Amino acid sequence: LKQKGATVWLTGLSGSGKSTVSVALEQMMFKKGYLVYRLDGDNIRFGLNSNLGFSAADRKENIRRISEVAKLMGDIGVISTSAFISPYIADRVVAREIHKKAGIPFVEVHVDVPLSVAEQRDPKGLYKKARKGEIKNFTGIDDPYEAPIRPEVKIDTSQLSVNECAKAILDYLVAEGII
Ligand code: GGZ
Repeated sequence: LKQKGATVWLTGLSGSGKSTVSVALEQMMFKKGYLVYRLDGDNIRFGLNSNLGFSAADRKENIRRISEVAKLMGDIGVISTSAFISPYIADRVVAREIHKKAGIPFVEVHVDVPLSVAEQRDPKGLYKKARKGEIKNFTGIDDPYEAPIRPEVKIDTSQLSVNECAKAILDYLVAEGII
């Protein structure tokens, strides 16, 4: 492989656009010839982490396992994107530490949209259910989201297009010599 491993870690509310932006970023990098792998709820929460729910302890374990997987991918030179709410600062610190120890660049991206925007999008109707109390511990409604204090990149999918957001991440990776 003519590339070094790295992890792009997208954090943000449900409906903030994490997965959508990571798909666009994956396509951009793929076109440039990079080997990229996308981690998101669809391939992690239904497989490796199918025994985990949304308690604080389960979210922590979710993030820890994902971090270890991303690290392994980084070890073999793959660039991974990881799109999980990852609402707790402490859990993201663990993710960063796992990468630091392994010498793999870790780029934290805050996909920062107002809760009102995410709630209005509500692609799966989950916010509506959470407001009605049909889902408990829903991030942003009755469960916390701890925003990053100094993320490497911050994007707002309600201000810029998906491609512009993905490009901002790509530009950062290039500027920092990560790719
Ligand atoms: C938050 C929940 C919850 C609760 C189910 N809170 O929009 P989605 O559907 O596709 O994204 C959300 C996803 C969050 O999983 P993560 O693995 O990213 O979460 S974490 O990083 O906090 O472990 C949402 C759905 O799962 N979902 N219940 N209570 N999101």
